Parts: sequence; structure tokens; C-alpha cells
Amino acid sequence: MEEEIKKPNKEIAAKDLTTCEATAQMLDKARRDGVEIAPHRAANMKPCPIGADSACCKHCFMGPCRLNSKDPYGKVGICGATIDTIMARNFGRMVAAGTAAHTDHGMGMLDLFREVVKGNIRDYKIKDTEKLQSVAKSIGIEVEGRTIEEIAMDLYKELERTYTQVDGEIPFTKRVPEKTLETWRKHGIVPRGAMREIMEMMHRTAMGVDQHYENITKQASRTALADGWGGSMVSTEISDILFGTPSPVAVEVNMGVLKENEVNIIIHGHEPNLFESMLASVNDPMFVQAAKDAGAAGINLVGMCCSGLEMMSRHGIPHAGNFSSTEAILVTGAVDAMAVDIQCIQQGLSKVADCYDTPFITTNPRCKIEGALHVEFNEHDPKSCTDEIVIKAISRFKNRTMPIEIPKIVNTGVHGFSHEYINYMLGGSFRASYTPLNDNIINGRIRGVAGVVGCTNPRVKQDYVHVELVRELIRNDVLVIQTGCSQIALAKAGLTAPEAAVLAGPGLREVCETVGMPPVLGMGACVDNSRILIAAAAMVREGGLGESIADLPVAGAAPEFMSEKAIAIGHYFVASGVFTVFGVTFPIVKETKFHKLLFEGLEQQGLGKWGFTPDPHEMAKMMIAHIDKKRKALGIDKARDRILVDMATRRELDAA
Ligand code: NFS
Ligand code: SF4
Repeated sequence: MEEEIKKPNKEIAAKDLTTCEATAQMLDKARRDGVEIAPHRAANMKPCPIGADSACCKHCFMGPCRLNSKDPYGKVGICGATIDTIMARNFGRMVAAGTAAHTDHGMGMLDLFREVVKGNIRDYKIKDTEKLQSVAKSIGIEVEGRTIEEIAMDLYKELERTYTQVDGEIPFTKRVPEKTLETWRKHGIVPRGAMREIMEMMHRTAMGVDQHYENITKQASRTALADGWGGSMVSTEISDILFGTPSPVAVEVNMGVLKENEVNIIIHGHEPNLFESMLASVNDPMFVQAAKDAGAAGINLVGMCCSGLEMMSRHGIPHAGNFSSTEAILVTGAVDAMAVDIQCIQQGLSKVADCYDTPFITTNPRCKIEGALHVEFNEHDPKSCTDEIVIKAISRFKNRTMPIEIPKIVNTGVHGFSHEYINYMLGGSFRASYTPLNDNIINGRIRGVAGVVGCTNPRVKQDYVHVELVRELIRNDVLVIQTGCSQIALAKAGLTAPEAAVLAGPGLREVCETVGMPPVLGMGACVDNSRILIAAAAMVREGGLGESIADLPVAGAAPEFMSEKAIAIGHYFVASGVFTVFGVTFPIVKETKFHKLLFEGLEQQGLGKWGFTPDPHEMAKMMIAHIDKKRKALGIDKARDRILVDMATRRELDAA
């Protein structure tokens, strides 16, 4: 029977679960050690087919109601809700959850900023005053002849509206290209304030409220935009102001960044403040000495997932791997402490850490995990938490009993391409601008720009879809910009190094070699997808590529997504005008009105649209076709064929 639960398949080879060699090595070791991690669990857990299609509703207890995705209009819920209503409500709630995650994080950054400006917190300070002024100016705050404190306080007050405002438009809508904003206004989807939009989304999707899929989708767009141009953007900008705007830096990535003879501390999560304080703690001479006294050569601080990406972009801190490697890395036995804050922290980590005697420490009151040690991080006294983590790590090092096996793989690449830096890199310091980028797109050297972002997911072979997709895109002269776990996948594949320019098509290669940049530009964490929005707005403003974001020859993808946050991000890109393709699975039944709305209708309204395919080559084809369609509409199309990466070239690329 199909429904029968499959027996654990012990034979599944690690190389079929991941293309990350280090993770594969640790998967094999975990198997030998009798330790179970996510890819093993995924092999033993069949996804619920009705949930996967979003054809079930549990919004009230007349149900839960399950509809048949094979015959979507054959049945309705007990209340009469149709498949379109049910799917739109589920989708809207995913957007609300993802938006809540990014905006709660962003609001936390803003709280920190306020306390720093008021002088109540002294462990952090405003590091990038230039960025402070430019962000303030971008939303109409007077900066001439005013003190940093005055500007900062005004900026705080203004940005607080992103969250709390009940009516009007959020501040960063001032950065949206005029025509895009006009389209939003026409459809009534300009966000008022994130709290209000999330609240209304939850209300409207409750039993017996909004039961028109088109109307629900409008609120989903409004909510998602409160993330992209709201919570996420505030988070990026405030983090830059407090901790510095990234500029390119060569960084080591992969599990080989762990050092057998040093105290290894991993920070995994999403908030840069914990990590910044960790950096201060590990550099404290007292702890450096304590580590030496314990027999270590030093303290080795490394990152994972998104806060790791922020730290690598700002400070060149090594990065040990993406989401699907977080449990696997503990299997090395070399991790002396793993501290986490919020988001994408798998509960399974606690058990794996236990198996390898690694202290696993939660730090945020929002995220406690059974079995983990909780050492609360308080911004008013940050070092008391981070010092304690260091002490725990040194003590574990001293008493190491576990055999250690560190995969000896390290990849070096260049990361930290903020929007500001791209401006400078292409335009030069005296004429910083997007003119060269736009020119190279118009003359066809660069065919278009693709944002490839998002998670890894144990339902698909780790990193494989990201890497195959990006290889084919750059081969076809599409410049790739990246964030999140995707960026780490490409870093491990060597594509974030300038030398990877040889893998690009002739036009993109020429541009990369002239500027000295890699064909794949890493922009940071998932909240830094807002940098991509700002870059897109700058391209429109620069001129020659249409009047709205929807006119640009650009496309986006999250090839291995797993998180609700990814759905929120996908939808704010779509609502901003970008064709966005997701892989793995798509939580919506085909051949329904709601599906048609997301995949076609929104584009007809002047927004972007969704796409789906689990296959990287098909994904590249869809994105390139879209880019070509936009080039044609702009009248800058030259006849050019899509180059398929065939087996022979692929072998060549692998050798390169
Ligand atoms: Ni983004 Fe970062 Fe990674 Fe996905 Fe999770 S770490 S916020 S959600 S899994 S990219
Ligand atoms: Fe079923 Fe309607 Fe209740 Fe949903 S809201 S569970 S479709 S009765």
C-alpha cells in the first residue's frame, strides 16, 4: 500500500543525500556512530500528500477538512470553503508567519538601535555614520548641519512606523520606483505597518472571514511587502549602521574551518548582535590565555546559517556550512560549543550535540529547546552571556573525550557585496552608480540578473539544485546575486571566487574580469534580500531598463526552500514585480483558480509571478526565457541561444 510507512532505509548512500562532501562524510560517520540526523529522518518520514498540496484546512473544528487534490472542485469544506479559499488562506498564513519572523527580528534590531542612541547600551555603537546619513536621507530626514545623535533619533522614530503605524505607507516605500508604487496603490497593497498587516492577515484567514482567494491574495501581498520593504530592510540597514556595511572580503567556508587544536565555537542563527558580542568575548585576552592554559592553540569562532553570513560579510569570519549541515557538523566531535539564537534551529540539534558532548546553548527568550542549556543574552549586558559560552567551550576542549574527524575541505571565495559596494565597484568612487551595470545589460554583455537565494532542504540533494542552476545561469551570461544558505552552497562549489569567471559566458566573463569580481555575488543573510530590492530599485532609477521593477530583465529563485520565511520572501519579490521560481515542491494544487492567479494573474496586474519546478535545468530555462522576454519588451534583445551545460562541459567545469 502506498500509505504504508516505509521502514528506515539504512542503505541510502550519503552521496545521494548531499553534494556537500564534508556533510556526506559526516552523514556516513553519523550512521557508523548510530546517530540520526535530518536527512535520515527525511528518508523515514513521508510528506503528507494533502498538506504538501495545501488542500487541507484546520482553521476550525467543524473540520479539519481535507479536499482531494486530484479532483479539487469535487468537494468543499464543511463550511463550504472551496479549494481556492483553503489554499489562499494557508498561503496567506505562511506569508504572515514568514513576515512575522523577519519583522520581529528587524524590530529587535531597531530596539537595540534606540537603546544605543539613547546611551542606555554602551557595548555597541553606531559604526557606520555614512550609512546612517544615507538611509536617513533616503526617507526624507534632514541631515545637513545636524548631529549624528539627532539624525539617529529621527531615524529611529521614523523607522518604528514600519511596525507600529496603523494607517499610511511604511517609510521605505519612498525607495520604491514610482511606477511600481503606483501599481501597489492601484491594487491597495501598500503596507501600512507590519503589525497591522500580519494581524489583518491572521484575522482574514480565520474561519468565516475572507473567502475570496483574490482578496486574500491582496492581503498576502501587502503583508509580504511589509517584510521586504519593511522588517527585512530595516534589519539590514540598522545592522549596517551598527556593525558596518559589508564590502568584499575573502572568506573560508566549509567544515574544514574547524581546527582540531583550537577551541571551536559555532554560532548558528540570525541575529548579528549575539555574534558581535561573541567576537568581543573570544578576543578577550583573558580567554585567549585560558584557552592556551587548556592546551589549545587559540579560540576559533565560526558561523553557520544567516548570522554566520552577516559576520562573514562584515568581518571575514569563517563559515562552516548551511542549514542542512548544522547537525552534521556536530558529528565531527570537534565542536566545543554551539550557541544559537532564533530561526532555523532544528530541535534535533539538541540530541546530536548530546551524543558528542557538545554544549548546546540557546540564548534568546523566544527560542528555548528542551535539553539545551539556556544562557540568556541581554543586550544591556551582552558579555555575561557570551563569556559564559566561551568558558563552557574551553572547559569542553580541556575534557575532550570524543574522537575527532574534521573533513579537510575549505573553499575560499569573496563575499560581502552590499548594494553600496556594487555601486562603487562598478562605478568607481567618484562616480559611484549603476550606469555600468545597466549599460552592460543594455549592450547584452550581461543578459540579466538573477537572485538565487534561500534554504537547503533534506527532501532534495543538498546544494545540488542551487549549484546546477547557478552554473547554467552564469554560463548564459546571467549575473547571479545571492543570499542565505544558497550563497554557502555556491561558496562550497567554488563559484564565489573571482577565478570562477571562466565558468561564465563570454559577456559576463569579460565584465567580471574587467572589474575583478566573481560571477556570483554574495550579499549576505536572508534579511539581506532587501539589498536585492534596493539594487533593483537603483537599476530602475538609473534608466534605460524600463520604469518599474517588473520591467527589468531579472528573475529570482529559491531552489531548495523549506521555510515559511522563504514563502514570504518569494511573495514580496513577486509583489515587487519579479518572476520567482521555487523548487522542491509548491504548496498549491495545479489547475485551480488560485494557482492561475499566482502563476499568471499577478503578472497581468503589473506585479511579478510565481514559477515552480524541482529541476535546476528547467528552472534556468524558465528564468532565462523570462529575462529574454523582458529584454525583448525593452527592445534590447539580440538573438542569442541558451547554452545548455551538457555532460562534457559539466565535466570540464568540475575539473576547473
Ligand atoms: Ni533563510 Fe537563514 Fe537558511 Fe533558509 Fe534558514 S538559515 S533566514 S530560512 S534555511 S536560507
Ligand atoms: Fe473545514 Fe471550513 Fe473549518 Fe476549514 S474553516 S476546517 S474548511 S469547516
